[in-house]
Order: sequence, then structure tokens, then C-alpha cells
Amino acid sequence: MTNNKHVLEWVEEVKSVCRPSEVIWIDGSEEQLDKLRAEACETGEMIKLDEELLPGCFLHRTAENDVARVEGRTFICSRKEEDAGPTNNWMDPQEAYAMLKEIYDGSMEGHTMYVIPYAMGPFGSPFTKIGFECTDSIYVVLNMAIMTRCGLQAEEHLGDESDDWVRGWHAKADVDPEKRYICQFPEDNTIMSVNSAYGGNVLLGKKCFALRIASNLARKEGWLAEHMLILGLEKDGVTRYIAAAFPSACGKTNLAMLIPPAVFEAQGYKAWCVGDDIAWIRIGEDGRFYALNPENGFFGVAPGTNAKSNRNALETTRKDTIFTNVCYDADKNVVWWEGLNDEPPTNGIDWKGNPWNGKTATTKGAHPNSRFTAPAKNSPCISPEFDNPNGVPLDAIIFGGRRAKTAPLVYQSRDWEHGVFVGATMASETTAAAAGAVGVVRRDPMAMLPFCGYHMGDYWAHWLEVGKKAGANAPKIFNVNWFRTDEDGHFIWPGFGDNMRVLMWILARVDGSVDAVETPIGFVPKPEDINIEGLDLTVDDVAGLLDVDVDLWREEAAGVEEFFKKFGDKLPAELRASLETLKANLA
Ligand code: GTP
Ligand code: SPV
Ligand code: MN
Repeated sequence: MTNNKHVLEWVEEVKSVCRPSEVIWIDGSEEQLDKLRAEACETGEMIKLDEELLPGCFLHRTAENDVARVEGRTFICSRKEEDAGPTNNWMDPQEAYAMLKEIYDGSMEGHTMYVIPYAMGPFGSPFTKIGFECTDSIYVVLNMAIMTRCGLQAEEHLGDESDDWVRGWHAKADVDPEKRYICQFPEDNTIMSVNSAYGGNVLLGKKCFALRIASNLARKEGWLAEHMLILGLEKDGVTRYIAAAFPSACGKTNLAMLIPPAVFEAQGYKAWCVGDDIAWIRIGEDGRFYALNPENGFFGVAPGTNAKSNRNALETTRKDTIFTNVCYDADKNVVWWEGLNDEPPTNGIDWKGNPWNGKTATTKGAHPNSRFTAPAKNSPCISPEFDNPNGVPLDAIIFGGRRAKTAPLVYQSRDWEHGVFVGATMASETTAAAAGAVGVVRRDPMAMLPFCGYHMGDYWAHWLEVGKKAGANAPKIFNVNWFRTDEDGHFIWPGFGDNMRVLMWILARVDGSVDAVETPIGFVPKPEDINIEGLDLTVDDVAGLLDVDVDLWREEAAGVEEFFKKFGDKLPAELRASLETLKANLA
């Protein structure tokens, strides 16, 4: 337990409102965590999986109505409504506090409250920030123990005097979807989450802190907090790093842990994962961009993960992992999900907790947004730079999403300002990661629509400013789309490890060692410059994947124009100018 009086005062306040029967401070020791695991298994909150097949692994099911982030119930509670901007829900902070405290009132009666001290970022890094989360959920404690560096060391990092830390209240309450709120108070470094027990809604270090609160801090302090993976590609002892922003469930974890195709492996290439979801990026002393992953684990999408699509991701989940809302194989005491293999359990329990037979079932065994929580250190390809307190230098930034048609496999922006336009205007089909319709195309600027904690217009201006500051040292900006489909709706591009073929073109562009074709939207590769050795694709297929359809892009430009109207005079002039250039190029 800390001696920091700011923390102690706040914990007293949370206690006085939630009125738990007991308070336990999490010290991060295996001994304490083991006790909690045992307790969670006793009460049925978790199921211990087969110790030989999945050592140290557990299964947890959340309520049926509580299986994804809830964007409609997520609020930025800045003092001024304008500061939340047109893309966020807003609530007045005083009203929000009053409403929330009423919901929290007595919600932990008869229950234990856990206080989790945690760090986002490695100890000893100038990037690192501290948070405390109060929660009544053992599941949250055990997940936070994987996803963050938690316990005594975090308390020591903060010290006894500092008030520079993030407050996180969480109470499961009745898991009532009508009273579910995920509120961020950027001016108070405070997060309040209630009536959920699922992932991003309750693991407050992740989206709430490391993106919504941190994006505010980053704006003030001159850095970037982004929804990005960080990946290194090594050859001949030199590793080059790329960060990529894709919307939720659009391939970050998979790209971050990619396995190089044989053609590159034969050349001696290795791929290293630094992060799969969040990047904190600063300009270093040499003027380059340095990216650090503030997390300590992966909260990855389970369905679709298998030995063929991504052996690294699968291996990461084979020990010390918590599975949420996947299918249970009662015969083997292991877990299963759609896309794992062709042997679904016949004596299974589905994500809702009902008996499920994979041979006859017409419903899914695992929820499409079912997840694994696994320690970063489990990954066979975790980067040796994972704990580097300074982060890793970036050569390129990539934006991307799920687009069945419009966006080509890859294109390069003309310069930083145009790159910010490319990120600001990206669109993607919605996925099961958030509650609501799936497969609807929506604008998701920089993959940050649900996560930017302030006015998106100011966020774009901040991006422009950071790029200006870095000048020629700024990474080059690209856009990718692994998800173009043919007439039958099948993905044309093989994806997964083969995405490295596109990354190789990107790095060659950064070096200036390969030409490109200028199109109305930016530079695309010459089809023959994408290495397809060993693939079941022709150069013509690649040409098709790279095609920029002027009619579709005119529609796209009209959509962007409409979208930009939301931002009024907060829309940076550079983005307006990029839109005019795009329209002129398409005319
Ligand atoms: P969040 O954790 O929600 O932020 O998602 P993410 O961006 O890390 O997505 P993830 O890598 O977990 O991928 C989500 C889904 O997309 C999984 O079902 C993958 O199997 C699938 N996927 C990932 N990469 C590719 C790809 O290159 N091609 C195709 N077709 N599918 C992919
Ligand atoms: C996402 O939805 O982008 C995730 C999962 O990475 S969650 O932590 O639930 O936000
Ligand atoms: Mn994410």
C-alpha cells in the first residue's frame, strides 16, 4: 500500500461511495494473484483449464449483454462541450460525477474492493505514467496484472508526493446495460466505468487511459497517443520499425506478430513485435519519432487465430492466458473458437454458457469478439526492444482499414500533410469489437474515432504540428487495405504473413530505392514491384488490387467533404487543401 496522500485520499473517497466490506491492495506478487485465481475458480467466475495442455490458463464468460466496447455509452466529460468535439459523446463533468456516484453508491456492499497500482510503460522510462484502478472484479485484477506492469513497483515509481497519476473507478454493479457508463474526465485525469465487466470497458489502463486520457496529455506535452501496433523487421543486424493504425479487429495483432513468408525468411529476415494495440510516440533528441508500447500484454481477438494464419499469436496464448467468451471443450478442458481448427468440440459450452455441439451447431461457439489476454513475454517474436525505455525509431506510419472496394492494397501519401489527410479520412467496415452493426463503412480517423479524448479537429492540428516539428525526420505515411474482395466476396489478398510483401515495398519507398506511379490519391506501386514469389497470384491480380477507381474515389471525396463539415472552423486548412487537391486530381 502506498503512502501517497493523493492516492490514499482518493481511495477513501471511492470506498465511502462504493462501501466495500474490505479493501485489498494489489502488490503484484504471484502469491497474491494465485489466491485470487483460486477464489475466482471457487466462485465460478473463472474455469481453470487443463494444466498440461494450457498451463496457467483460465476461461471467463461475461454477461451476454456485455461482450464489447459500448461507444454509445462512452463519454468525454470535459468542462466545455466543444472540447469533446463532434465525434465524442459529451457530458458535463459535474452532472456526470453526480449521476455516476449515485450508481456507484453502495454498489460494493458485501464485496471486496481491489486497488490496483499500475504503470503504463516500462519502469525507468520518461514515457511511463502511473494509474490506480479500484475495482470489485477479480477478473479485472487478473487481466490488469497481465496487461500492465502492476503492483508495488508502480507505487514506487509514483513516489509519496506526486499527484501525476490517473484515477480509475470501476464497479460491475448489476452489469445493467441501461446504466452502463464509460466516462473520461480529461481535466481531472479520471476515468469512471460502471455496469460492465468486459475488456476495454473495464481494463482502464488500455483504451480509457492509454488513449482517451493520454491523447489529452500528449496534446499538452507535444507527443502522440495512438491506436497503433509497432513492428520491427530485421535483416543483417539492422531492425527498422513501422507503426500502423487499423480500427478495432482490423489486423493489428496479426500484423504485429507476422511470420515472414519463406521468400523473405530465406533472405534472413526476422519480424519482431513491440506492440499490438497502442503506441505512445515522441520526437527523440535526434529528431526522429520514437514509439513505445505502454502495455505489458495482448488483449487479442481469438476467432481466426490459428497455426496457419498466425502461429506466433496462437503460441502466445498457450500458457498463463485468460480467455474471455470463447467456446469451452468440456471433454478436454480446453478452449476453442471459430477458425482455430476443424475439430470443434462436440461436448462444448458456448460463449453464452449453453451446451454446444460443434458437429450440429447452427450458432457460433465463441463470440466474434471473444479474446485472449496473454503476457507480451509469451510471444515467440516479442522484440528485444520491448522494454526499451526510449521506444524504437519509426521509418513509416501506416493507416488502414477494411474496404471491400475503394482503397488499393497500398499507397503512399505525397508528404506529411497529405499523410495526415489520408489518416483523417480513412474509413472501415465496423466489426464486433464494438456493440452495434457489423460491416457498415464509417469514417474512423487514424483508427481513433472511439478513442480520441478531445476535439478531432484539434487532434488533426496536433498531428500537423508534430510533423512540422520533425520536418524531414518525420516517418513517411502510407495506407494499406488487406480486405479487397472479388465478385464472390472473397478476400483477394492472402493477408497475414504475406502482408510483409507490402511492408517491403513501403521500406523500399522510405529508402528511395523503388519507383512508384502517381495517382489522384497518392503513389501506388508498379504491380511488378510487389514480390509475389510463392503466391497463387499473378502480376495482373496485383494490378487489380492496386487499381484506383476514379468513380469510387469521387464518391469517396464527396463523403469526405460531408464528413469534414462536422468540424466547422476546427478543420485545419491543410486538410481542406488536401481535399481540394484530391477533387481536382479526380476531375
Ligand atoms: P483490436 O484488438 O480490436 O484493436 O484488433 P486488431 O486490429 O489487433 O485485429 P486482429 O489482428 O486481432 O484481427 C482481427 C480479425 O481480422 C481476426 O479475425 C483476424 O483473423 C483477421 N485478420 C487479421 N489480419 C488479416 C489479414 O491480413 N487478412 C484477412 N483477411 N484477415 C485478417
Ligand atoms: C479494440 O476494441 O480496439 C480493442 C479491444 O483493442 S478493447 O480493449 O476492448 O478496446
Ligand atoms: Mn484496439
